[in-house]
Amino acid sequence: MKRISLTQYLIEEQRLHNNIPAELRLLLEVVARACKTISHAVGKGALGEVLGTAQSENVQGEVQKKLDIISNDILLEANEWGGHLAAMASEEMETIHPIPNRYPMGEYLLLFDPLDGSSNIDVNVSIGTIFSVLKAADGMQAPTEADFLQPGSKQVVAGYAVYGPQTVLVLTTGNGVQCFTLDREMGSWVMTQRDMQIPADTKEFAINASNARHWHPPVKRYVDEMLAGTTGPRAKDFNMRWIASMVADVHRILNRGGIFMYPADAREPDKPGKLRLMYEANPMAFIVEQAGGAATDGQQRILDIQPEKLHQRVPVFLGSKNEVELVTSYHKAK
Ligand code: AHM
Ligand code: MG
Repeated sequence: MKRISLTQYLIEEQRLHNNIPAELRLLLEVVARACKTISHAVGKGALGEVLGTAQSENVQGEVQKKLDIISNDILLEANEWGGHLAAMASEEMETIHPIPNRYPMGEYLLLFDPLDGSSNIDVNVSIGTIFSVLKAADGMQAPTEADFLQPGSKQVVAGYAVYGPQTVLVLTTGNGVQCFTLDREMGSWVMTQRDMQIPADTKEFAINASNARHWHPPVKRYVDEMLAGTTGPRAKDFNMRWIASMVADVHRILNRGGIFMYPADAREPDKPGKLRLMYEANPMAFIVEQAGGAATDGQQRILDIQPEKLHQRVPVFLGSKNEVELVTSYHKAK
């Protein structure tokens, strides 16, 4: 079977389909290269002295792992000088990172969760990088946080890498979802799946069930009905998976369907869920919708949410369309 590289795919998107400008293509190549570098660091593990905790906390008060910081630095350094970006924002940085004056300024904004699934770093379980690209407003001079506060429907690209048994890169430019596998010997990304599609129905769900006692009634009802099996209202058995790396859970769903949930719960009314809108929910929602799935916060489409803060959190329900619609309808019926 003839396989094409990421570069060839992106050039075809630019030239044949007129779907991405050259600047965006080059930006994506840089992000993909940075993911390759992170994959290499992850693969070294203890031998590279990259495991364990750093002596710092991020803006959300979470203790940072060494790999959180290393991955953030790799993405910043790789993307600073290319001339395609105006600024970057990261889950690991308090505020935005404008492109330094010594480099030309481009028209795109890059957002990332440099190392998703941090709790899995030290135990050799799949982790990843999530990224999202927005276009800066025309004529923008000095980028500010406000320039980033665009709804997810404005994303021009979203993608993630999974550092697992294989390293894969999954991305959408708004024209379907493609998966590339890193050929470690050649150092190149090779397309291994074209136009990924999430089945509308599923018998698999993903949620951190240890929080069940805090769930709001619509989530509790939805999960209880699945757990009731063949004699319950859903009249079928469901299976559960929870990797605790969103990238890996979403990757499974893109491959064989399922629903992923990280709901708000009764503990912290001011903190709607754990996941961040700009770095996790929006890029994953864009990818999932492009693969025929759905993504809501329980009430509305995630991509329609107007962000108010860079580090805003949202409840997340995404994956197989019919399941996401069902749990969303339970929220609306409440
Ligand atoms: P992180 O970006 O700090 O790694 O946190 C996000 C991760 C997701 O990848 C995953 O779905 C979730 O946190 C797991 O949370 P929990 O530990 O509550 O199960
Ligand atoms: Mg994360």
